[in-house]
This record gives sequence, structure tokens and C-alpha cells, in this order.
Amino acid sequence: MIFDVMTLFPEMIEDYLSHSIMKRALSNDVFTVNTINPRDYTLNKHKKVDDTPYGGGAGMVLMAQPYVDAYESIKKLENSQTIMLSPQGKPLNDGMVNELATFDQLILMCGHYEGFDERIREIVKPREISIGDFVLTGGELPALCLIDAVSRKIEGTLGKIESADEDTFSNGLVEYPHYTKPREYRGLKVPDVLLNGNHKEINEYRLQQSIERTKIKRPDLYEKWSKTCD
Ligand code: 58G
Repeated sequence: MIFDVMTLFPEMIEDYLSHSIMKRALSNDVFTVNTINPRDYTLNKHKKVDDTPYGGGAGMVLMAQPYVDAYESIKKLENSQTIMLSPQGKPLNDGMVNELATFDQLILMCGHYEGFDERIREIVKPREISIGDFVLTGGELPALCLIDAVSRKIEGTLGKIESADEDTFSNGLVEYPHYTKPREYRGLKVPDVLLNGNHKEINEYRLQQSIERTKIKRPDLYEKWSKTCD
């Protein structure tokens, strides 16, 4: 899988991906991340990528030409999709992440300032995705959220031990509580059931905990989950 990230700040993308599990997956060629900087496609001598809005108002708007030319310079694979990260997009969820993981290439468009000249949308016609109902100063964090969430669904990113299908949301429930050493910390003990080696009992306990916690912490998810159970 290839992620092509259009961004004015490629270091933001590269820095995050140079750590931990992302770094391991990249060095194992599980997926590839390229950055494309629209500033490299400017035609003016000051490499200006933004300008004041027609009609007035605060802030700057990203100019169409550098973004469109940068977009057109990207080699498109057959099974490819272009995504603009924006608060106007459809909110990302686990189902969408699974669907996005079926593409061979995702082109991610990150904006800044007050957003994009509308003609970028009209020409590129990207799918718009949001990571939640709030506004950020740039699309890089949402792009990284998407890359992280999608890449961990790809075979080879996570180890067997870190498997994604036991996680919150894959079964519609939040996760059960986890414990590690020591057996007692500040008088708080690890539940006995986790120490007895009976895996049938452990699985039952964990499922019960997942259900209870979902009911309390995420009643919205619990409603959905109980409906899929009838
Ligand atoms: C309004 C404001 C429209 C994604 C800013 C477009 C991107 C939040 C999300 C923008 C983002 C999200 C400029 C900065 C997009 C542009 C970017 N903020 N919720 N900000 O996924």
C-alpha cells in the first residue's frame, strides 16, 4: 500500500512515522509513505502557496495552482483514492478504516490556514474525511491518524501479539481491563481469574468486562452492539 501525502510540512509526517511500530512496518516495506510538497509546484518566485480571500475576511486561503499541479504530478495506481482531510468530511470510523485498507494507494491532501480554494475540490474531487468535530491548524494530524489506523489493518504492520482483531471496535465493544506485573500495586490486586491459567474462564471474564464497560463508558456503542446480538 502507498500513502502519498500532500503537505506543506513533510517533516511533520516523517517525524511521526520514524518511531515504534510505524518505523518497523515502514522498514519492512509493509507500506510506503511519500510526501509531496505543493510549495515545490509554485510558479511564482516567492514560492507563495496562499493568498487573501476574495470577498474579504480573516486569514489566508491555499491557492489552487500549486495543489492541483502537485496532485497531477502523482502517479496514480488503478486501485487508488484521493482524500482531503477536513472538518467538513464524513467522520472516520472503524468500518471506513477497513474499507480504506482495501486500496493500493491513498492520496491524502492536507490543508492549512483557512482551508483550500474551492476550485481544488472542483478539479480533484477528493473524498472528504474528518477525524472528529473540531478544527485543527493543519490536516497533518488527521492524515497521520488515518495512516496509522489504516496501516495497522494491513498484514505485517502489527505482530501476532498486537493483533488488530481483538481491539476495541472490531467486535463493537470497548476493551477489557489489562494488567501486567506486579501482581499487587499500592494494595490493588490483579483479578485472580487472570492468574489461574484457565483460558476459557479468562475469555468469559474478559467478554463480560468488555460488555459492562461498553454499557457504562459508551452507551451509544452498547446500543448498537445489543441490536446486532438479537
Ligand atoms: C475549515 C477549517 C475547513 C481536518 C480548516 C478546512 C483538517 C480538522 C480536521 C480547514 C483540519 C478534522 C485547514 C486546516 C483543513 C483546513 C485543516 N481540521 N476534524 N484543518 O479531521
